[in-house]
Amino acid sequence: MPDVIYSLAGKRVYVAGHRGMVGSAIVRRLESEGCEILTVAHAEVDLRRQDQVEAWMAKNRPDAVFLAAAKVGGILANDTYPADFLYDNLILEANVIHAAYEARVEKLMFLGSSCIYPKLADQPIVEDALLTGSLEPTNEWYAIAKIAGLKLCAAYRKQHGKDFISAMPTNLYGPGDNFDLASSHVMPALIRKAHEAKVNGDKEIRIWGTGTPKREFLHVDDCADACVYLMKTYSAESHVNVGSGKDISILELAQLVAEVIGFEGDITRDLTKPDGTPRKLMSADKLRRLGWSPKIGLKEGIADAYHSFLNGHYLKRHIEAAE
Ligand code: GFB
Repeated sequence: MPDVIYSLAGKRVYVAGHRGMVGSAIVRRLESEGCEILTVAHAEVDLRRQDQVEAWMAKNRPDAVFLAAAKVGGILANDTYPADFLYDNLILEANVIHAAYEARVEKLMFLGSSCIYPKLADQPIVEDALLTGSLEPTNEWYAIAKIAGLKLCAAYRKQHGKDFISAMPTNLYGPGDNFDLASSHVMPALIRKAHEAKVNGDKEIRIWGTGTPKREFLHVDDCADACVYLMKTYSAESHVNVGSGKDISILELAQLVAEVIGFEGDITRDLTKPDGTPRKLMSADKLRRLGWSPKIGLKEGIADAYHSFLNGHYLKRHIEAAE
């Protein structure tokens, strides 16, 4: 491990979005860092309200912030609610980042998404591909907000010397995911579909689109580990991809999920649903060079996500903000 340049031990660390899949994983991961973890309920602070965010930040004075709050959703939710995905994300990022600056927060990490890259970027996608081409239309609204967030961090670094950094996770899955079929991402949808088909004795499950798009997946506990690692060891304007470095077609993923869950029927396709971008495998080289690599394999990760699904984690999270 490279030198720790920012130790979290003894620090007051605010996790924005602690009830969401990513924020809750960061909270779990921080428990071994010897820091004081700060969270705030959505009922107390709506991150879309600047006065509430600034008052809370001024009163609680965190030393460090993980900005994991976001309005998130799968391909259909992104495509159906463009105003919500653009407005909610822009406003909460701006509020938290500016309030952190005003409250003299020492270090902040902003979490983005692999959809910030051009739809047809060369694969695997290196960090420098940002803003070199047009975005994927189904999620350009969310992508624009996430690009604004990472640029805000860069701007506060440039103008005010703030140590605000950005990480861009790939498609994440794991405990605390949203299993609502209309708004979820593909992994929790497939887990739920395969489970319910098995239990009901159905002969098929139906996936959206052609099944040919390829996606990269990372277990959320690996993502949280990488975020904490970068918080402690990384300080620069440029963002860092956080992924597994491997991708898989949606049809192959459906087959793997079916195998893990024990569903033996057919997999059919709903061609009325969008495919989205054909492929978005991020380059993992920069993070590897920085000394971090994932620990949870895809099959093992799916089994863990299924386990958490069975334990009742049917969380419907339209906003990963604190509640
Ligand atoms: O995970 P997903 O919703 O989002 O869909 P994106 C990935 C692929 O899986 C698409 C297919 O090709 C879907 O058509 N798919 C197959 C399904 N069956 C299903 C299903 O039952 N449910 C869902 N949801 N998909 C999101 C962005 O894009 O990725 C977000 O919209 C964010 O903004 C996120 O960036 C990480 O990978 O296409």
